[in-house]
Amino acid sequence: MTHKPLIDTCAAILDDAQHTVTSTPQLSASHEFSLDDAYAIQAAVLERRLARGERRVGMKMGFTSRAKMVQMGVSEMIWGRLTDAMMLEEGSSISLEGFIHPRIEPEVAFLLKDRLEGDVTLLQARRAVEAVAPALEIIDSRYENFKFSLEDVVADNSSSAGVVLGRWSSPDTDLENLGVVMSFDGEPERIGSTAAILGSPWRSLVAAARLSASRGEPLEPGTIVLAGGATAASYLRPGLHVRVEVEGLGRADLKVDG
Ligand code: OOG
Ligand code: MG
Repeated sequence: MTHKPLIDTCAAILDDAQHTVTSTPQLSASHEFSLDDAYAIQAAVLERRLARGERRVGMKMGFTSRAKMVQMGVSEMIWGRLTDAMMLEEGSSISLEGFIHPRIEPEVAFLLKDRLEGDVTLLQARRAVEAVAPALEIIDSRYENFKFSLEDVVADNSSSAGVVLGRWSSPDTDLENLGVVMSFDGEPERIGSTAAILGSPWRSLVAAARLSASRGEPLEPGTIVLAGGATAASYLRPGLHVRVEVEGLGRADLKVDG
């Protein structure tokens, strides 16, 4: 049974928090809801954004690396929905005004050319990919102090807030164990490997196909999928120049207004 009033109330709280750039207490402190409800709340938040003219462009995976699980104290894979309003121009300078307490993390992105639905093999996942790119993800929990339970973060669209994509490369590029460096003002801030993402980012895409289909939203051609942070995330601050470099894949840059 779904609890429509609960879903709508929670979606309104989270959507308003994002809008008004004001953090909110964890929903789980005052509302009882299941993981299923949490995904329904996430879908309802998305409906509100789509009603305002945003367009769905993709899906992001979360907690696919140990570093992320440990940092946030959540040990189950999650996913979220990406819209065009979250896409930031590579190399551009952004204002932090619309964010509550943004953090940034290094990622790998996939662009699908074919539909990917349900239980697929690694080979099927590879064949459905048009291109791969290095990426930066800005996460901005709508919860106070960036603290949440599994259900809380799922309801909050898995903290989705911004995405920067580097140049697309052929999916034949080896992705299994590439060095990943996220630097702040030219100094390494987080260092890792794509192997930290479930052993290989391809596994994250396989999981994305399964999880999205289980909610009746199979991955369609043209969809962008973020594989999940390869390292823990770091807080953004004014004036910062952030760069992600993924060995053999290239880089992506983002600047923050001073
Ligand atoms: C939740 C989002 C997790 C990732 O890449 O693991 C995530 C959070 O850390 O706030 O995006
Ligand atoms: Mg992420």
